[in-house]
Amino acid sequence: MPVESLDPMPVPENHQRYDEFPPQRLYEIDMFETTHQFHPDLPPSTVWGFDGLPMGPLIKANYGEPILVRFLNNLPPEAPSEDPYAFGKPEITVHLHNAHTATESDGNPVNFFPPGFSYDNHYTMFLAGEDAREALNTLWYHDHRFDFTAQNTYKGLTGMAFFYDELDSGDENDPNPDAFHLPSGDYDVPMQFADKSFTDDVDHSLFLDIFQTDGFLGEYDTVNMAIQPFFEVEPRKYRFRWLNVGPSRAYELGIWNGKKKKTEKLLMIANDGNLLPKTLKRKSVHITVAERVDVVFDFSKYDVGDELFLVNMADQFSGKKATGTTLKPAESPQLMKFIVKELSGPDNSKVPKKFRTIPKIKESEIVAEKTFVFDNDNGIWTINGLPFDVNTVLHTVTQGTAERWFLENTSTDWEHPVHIHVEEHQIIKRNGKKPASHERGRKDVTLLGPGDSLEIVLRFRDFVGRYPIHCHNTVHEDHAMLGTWEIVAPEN
Ligand SMILES: [Cu+2]
Repeated sequence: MPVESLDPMPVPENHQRYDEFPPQRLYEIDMFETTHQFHPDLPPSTVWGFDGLPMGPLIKANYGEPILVRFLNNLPPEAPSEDPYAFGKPEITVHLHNAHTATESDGNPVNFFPPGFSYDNHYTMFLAGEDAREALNTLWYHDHRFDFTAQNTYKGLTGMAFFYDELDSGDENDPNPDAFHLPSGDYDVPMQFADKSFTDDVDHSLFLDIFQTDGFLGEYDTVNMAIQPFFEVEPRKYRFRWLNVGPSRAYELGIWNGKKKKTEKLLMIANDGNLLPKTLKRKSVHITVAERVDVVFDFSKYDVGDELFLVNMADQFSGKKATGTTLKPAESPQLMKFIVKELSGPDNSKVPKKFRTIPKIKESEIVAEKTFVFDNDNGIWTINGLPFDVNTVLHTVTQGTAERWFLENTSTDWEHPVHIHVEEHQIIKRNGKKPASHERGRKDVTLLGPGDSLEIVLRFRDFVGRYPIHCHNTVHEDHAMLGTWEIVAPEN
């Protein structure tokens, strides 16, 4: 929550570019253990939450207004347990996923802090490369402690963040004629998807099979940490910000009217929180772990009392990968129900056909190439043959340059949603071909499917330091498909 001041005050010397972007707003977010009912008919379960909330407070920030968030770790100290399946490590490092952030504020996996301590993340809120086309809009934050990210995020340490800029201003009535006027306020809705399992005991504890390193699929789907919720919607346009929290499940999401063979039409407007070059019409959207997809759905053609269902049509029975088969809506799990109610006022929102153009990276900017191979070595997930090691740097790049990277998956047995921190990448080729239209925007998580080979380009601009590249199937990440690369300042 916002605070007037912090005691002690933040230390400017701890942060890159603090003097250029002094925080205009201060926040404190407390992490603690609490209980949460995933369904009214179920007993409460123990969870960990930012501000004690099982889906974290929604952070709203504006470009041009730097903020500083002090994260307080008030989780219970680690205690020995007789339960071999006890999970959760109360040593936390908070990553604001896809924010353009200095390494010391990026939730680096090694910068964790124990109960009783706090840590300041400084978010400069300037556009990458000071380029308006680089605006980010739908982000999320989560624990990133190495070896324990799956456990700690599964326990509840996730939340969402919306960034606003002049065009995506969060106001459908914005007097600025150039603004996008997307559905806003109550009609701009964050949705986190996470699958959970529970024990049968009276505690109804969250259950995670920590000995299963292929990945983990929960028995129950949750939307914003609720099992089978319903949502009363008005007959008008809504912006849904869909986030796959993981740990390992893929989603193929559609909205179904309960009768037709196919799902209804969606307008896909953003991928990985980035408004696309143009709006895409879709019957469903695929969302791999950590990916975000923003869609606009128009309920105006439905009558009061009509019911629609959010369905997951991705077929999956192993944490290693989805099968690739898309189920029929009638056979798909229903994640939540929409019930149409009366309209409360005019819908002034719009959906532009075009949003932001791509800040293309020229061939002449590219100074080097690097290949990252994602593999499995006797049950250990590796990058370039190595499991995560605190002291190993896989690759070093020079600030102010751009590079071409190749991401390779050598196996046909598993898939990896690969996440690269700090700078977004653009997919040039997927398996030698131009990527699909929804992948032609700016990306921070790219699905590396079975046997896939990807060519991507990215720049290194505003900060120096060490950053991760990793699989965001958090079970793979923890065992130990996580690597470090480093941006260094140029030698004059
Ligand atoms: Cu993976």
